[in-house]
Amino acid sequence: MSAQSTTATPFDIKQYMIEKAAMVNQALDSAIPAKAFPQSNLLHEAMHYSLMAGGKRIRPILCLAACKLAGGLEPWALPVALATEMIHTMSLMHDDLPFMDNDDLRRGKLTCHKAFDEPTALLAGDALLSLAFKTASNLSSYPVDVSPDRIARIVGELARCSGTEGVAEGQLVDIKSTGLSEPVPLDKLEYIHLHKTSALLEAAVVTGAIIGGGSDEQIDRLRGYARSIGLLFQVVDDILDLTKSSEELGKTAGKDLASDKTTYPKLIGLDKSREFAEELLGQAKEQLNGFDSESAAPLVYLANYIAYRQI
Ligand code: GRG
Repeated sequence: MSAQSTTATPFDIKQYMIEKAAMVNQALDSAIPAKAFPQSNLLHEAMHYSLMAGGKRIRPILCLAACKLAGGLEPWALPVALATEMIHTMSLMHDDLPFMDNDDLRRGKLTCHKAFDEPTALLAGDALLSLAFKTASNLSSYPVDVSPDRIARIVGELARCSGTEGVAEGQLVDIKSTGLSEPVPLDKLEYIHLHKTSALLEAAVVTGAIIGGGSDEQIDRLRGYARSIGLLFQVVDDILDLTKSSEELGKTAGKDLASDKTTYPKLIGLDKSREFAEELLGQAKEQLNGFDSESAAPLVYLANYIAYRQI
């Protein structure tokens, strides 16, 4: 795939992401009081450890960008942007636990249950989910331009994307589909990714747009954009898994083909997976037609970033 943009204005996505991630990191860092409960500070320490262990901050950045595109000011969406990263991080903490993906490393550091222990990681993840809802629903952290009605809507979106209609459902179906003798069919693979990965990206974009005061039509378009980039994220992940591990092994069949997880390259082949990724990128950008192209530039380039990333 060649990295092309649909806008004429040059836009430095790397610099943009560095700046926004720095703002998000600072706000996340102060969202967890270091010494709030001296008797049980362990919970805060573990939450803080995982939240600040790195990460690209794609979800909060998407949220801020969507808020601005929908007519708001970026800082309006900061509370809900932080909430999306908290939900994302807690899902990673739980995913890393021995009874799920059983990973020792995350974001280049020890996973939470390795740095602390399993009960601490489980409960710190739970507490981070609660903190996400507390942060997003705190009326006093939004300006008066953002009505309580919009805040109620974004809390609903966050709840929807986390539970049976989103991440938790996607994760369970994924777990139950792994290690079977037959590969997962394409429609089920898409179902898993739309729930496990797209749902939270969708919530990030849609909540940003709601806070920014977007119209129903704009919100629908941005929802479509987010669903496409969510699936794109996963298809590219599958391609990278295969090509990176092939490079490392110096042969064509890498980790992906050997693992018991169904991936796009496994089901439809590498070339068709690349074509599908290109198609999804096109669909995502199409949803942005009709918005002012300069204002839409961050979302266009974020889609490009997801499509052409190397990690
Ligand atoms: C949310 C209620 C609730 C439960 C969580 C454990 C679980 C249920 C879900 C796991 C979901 C999971 C691991 C999804 C993968 C998401 C994904 C694409 C991760 C990688 O995202 P990046 O690249 O990571 O944005 P960084 O580290 O940059 O943040």
